[in-house]
Amino acid sequence: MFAAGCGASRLAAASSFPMKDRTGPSMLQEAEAIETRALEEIGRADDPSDLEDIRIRYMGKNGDLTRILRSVGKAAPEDRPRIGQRVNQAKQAIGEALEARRAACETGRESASGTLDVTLPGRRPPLGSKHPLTLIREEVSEIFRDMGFSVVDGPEVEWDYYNFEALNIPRDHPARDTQDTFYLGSDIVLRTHTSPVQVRVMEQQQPPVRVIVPGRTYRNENPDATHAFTFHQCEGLYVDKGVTMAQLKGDMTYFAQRLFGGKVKVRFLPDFFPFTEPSVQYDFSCVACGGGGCRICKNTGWLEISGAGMVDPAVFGFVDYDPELYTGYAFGMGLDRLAMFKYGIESIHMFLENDLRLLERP
Ligand code: FA5
Repeated sequence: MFAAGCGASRLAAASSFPMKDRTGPSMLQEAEAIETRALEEIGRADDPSDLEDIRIRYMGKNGDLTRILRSVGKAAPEDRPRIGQRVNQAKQAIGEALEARRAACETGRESASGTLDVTLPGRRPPLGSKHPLTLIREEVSEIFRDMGFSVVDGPEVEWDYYNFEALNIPRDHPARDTQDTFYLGSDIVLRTHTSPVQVRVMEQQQPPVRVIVPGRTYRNENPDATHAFTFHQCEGLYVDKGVTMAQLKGDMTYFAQRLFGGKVKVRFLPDFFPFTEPSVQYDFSCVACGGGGCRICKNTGWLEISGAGMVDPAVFGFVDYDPELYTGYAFGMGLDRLAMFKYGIESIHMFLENDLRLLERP
């Protein structure tokens, strides 16, 4: 029910279209004129009862349009279909305008009276979008899940033992210098890589093991465009009987092509990590320039993605795996770098700056 009047102008009730002596063309003109007039009245009406008056006057039993339809038999036979169509078109336009105006009146009435119409549809809150690092973590996880890997997690505050010692990096080992460490105590660190989770997983589980570990890492680094003091890695570990370096190469190539498309190439360069032997660094051909050289790849045509290698038998010694029986590969990719290349983000520091433009990208 609607209360009377909200400043409504009551509308003239009488029709002004004489209905005699008409030819086909004049009936068409009448239908057009009726439509124009009705739409004008609807536009001025601000009360539902006025709208109902208009409906009856033009489309009711004795309404103007109805009367034209009734007298269509007086027109020449060849004009009749066109007249019928024109009248129906006018009825449809008037009907839609009435509906729209009625809805507008109801909304206006609700806000004017300050009451709430609980039948109105709710307003959708603006939706946020996912951070590029979340997107890349999800996409990487999905690809590796498809390859048979499980996704596992590990602590960011880590024992020195898992972060270094059990990875074959004793206290005085120079390799510790390559990962400038935030110490929280003499034996507790903010993990410098996701590799400690390798050891945790192998302690808990016998082979076959096939896991990835996406997560946050920390290093006391001098920042530049591609180095931050906190960043994200994705560790991978595959241990079973007969795992080979060739599988590492094949799997990483498959991964690269799923993430960046079939044209991307992967190259492996010799490297050193105390917990893998042999060790490699692998790069993807630059996704921005296709390998020709550009600002993003510093004109090399390649992007450094990850360290990797075959798990060193010394690490198996810490978790009681038999190195005569099992072999495995491991890798640790920089997720921030992957997200930068995938979404064309120039500086790794944008990930930490709460810049909303970042959320508008993908
Ligand atoms: C490691 O951290 C090894 N744990 C990787 C590994 C795992 C080797 C398993 C063998 C077997 P590295 O320090 O090179 O390696 O780091 C790996 C990747 O992390 C780099 O290729 C780079 O993509 C990323 N990364 C390293 N430091 C930073 C940093 N400060 N900011 C952003 N990304 C970084």
